[in-house]
Amino acid sequence: MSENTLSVAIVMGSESDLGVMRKAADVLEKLGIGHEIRIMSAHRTPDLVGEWACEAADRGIKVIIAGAGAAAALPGVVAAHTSLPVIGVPIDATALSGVDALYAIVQMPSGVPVATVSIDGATNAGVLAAQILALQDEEIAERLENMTAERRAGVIDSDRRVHGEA
Ligand code: RP5
Repeated sequence: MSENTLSVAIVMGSESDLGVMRKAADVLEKLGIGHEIRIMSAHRTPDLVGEWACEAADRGIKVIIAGAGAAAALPGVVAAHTSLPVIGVPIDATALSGVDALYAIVQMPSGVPVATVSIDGATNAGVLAAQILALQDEEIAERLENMTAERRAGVIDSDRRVHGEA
């Protein structure tokens, strides 16, 4: 797949979510996966969310990552308007530390799934999106394998340094 091919959309409820959600974009950039970043709110711009989600598949998007905090309706509303896989990222944005968003996103009704990652877990959302694409894209699969090998080497390196210091 060409790096410019748009295949993942990252959407979030507010610009205040961007600091967390950028971590998903970082993973996709590292893997050379084309993506767009959008801000739209299930509560403040519900019409735009519905319209955008309905058209996403026709625009070539294959996976949607949706992040929101508080009464986090966005991932579920997006999932209600598309049959693309939706990965939800609960964001720590209130006095409830993201547990409010986690419950809102993970507790979807039967038949309308949102694959929910951990609170502020946007990195894993990016990796999961890449894993879905890798099922049909050998280049992405290979880049993911390289990333796994790098992670492994990082742990071994840490162990060598810390163990060596003892
Ligand atoms: C949610 O409310 C957003 O996803 C954000 O996490 C939270 C707070 O939004 P702002 O008041 O910072 O715009 O809709």
